[in-house]
Amino acid sequence: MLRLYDAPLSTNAIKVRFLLAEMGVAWQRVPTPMGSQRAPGDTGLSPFGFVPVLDDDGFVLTESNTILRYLADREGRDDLYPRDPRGRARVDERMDAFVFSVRSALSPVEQGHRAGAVPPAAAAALADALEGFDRLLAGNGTATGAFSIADCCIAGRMAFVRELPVDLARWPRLDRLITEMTGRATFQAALR
Ligand SMILES: N[C@@H](CCC(=O)N[C@@H](CS)C(=O)NCC(=O)O)C(=O)O
Repeated sequence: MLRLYDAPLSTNAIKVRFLLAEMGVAWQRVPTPMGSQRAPGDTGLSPFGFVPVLDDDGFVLTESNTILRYLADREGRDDLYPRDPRGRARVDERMDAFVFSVRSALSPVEQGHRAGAVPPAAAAALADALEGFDRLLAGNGTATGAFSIADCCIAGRMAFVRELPVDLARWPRLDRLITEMTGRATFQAALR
């Protein structure tokens, strides 16, 4: 049985739960405290003290995007993570662009919002990142043109983006992707 060390509100864990729900794979949650709920020195299975962490019969894996890739391969789901080099590179391209351009710009906005005010420079950096990222996306509500692990990555990490002072209507492809992904029953199941 797959065991997932996670926390309900962890967006990086939501990505993984979304994919597990899409694939209909059985798994077991190991509730793992995040941040202030963690005891000092308690880093769990992740060397950084992060969730999610996957334990597949003793094979322990960290990093949510690595976990997405591993799970799709484990289940032989070439439709979600293609084997052919070009198809696979397209999925990786969108996941990497999300991590290196969007995710790094998103965190300061989330932190500012939690603290009561988003610094204008952080808002501008995120807008710049989203401007480019939107151009990379297929316009049909998915990242690459067909549902893939890239959509789990993007929609999962952005699960709560509509709670931020970010006008997603400016980036229609991303807006549509988030609307379509969060509307899936499997995504809603992954929020729990
Ligand atoms: N690069 C890691 C980042 C994981 C991460 O940042 N997880 C957050 C929750 S979404 C966390 O565990 N933060 C530590 C904490 O809040 O104690 C991944 O993609 O899995």
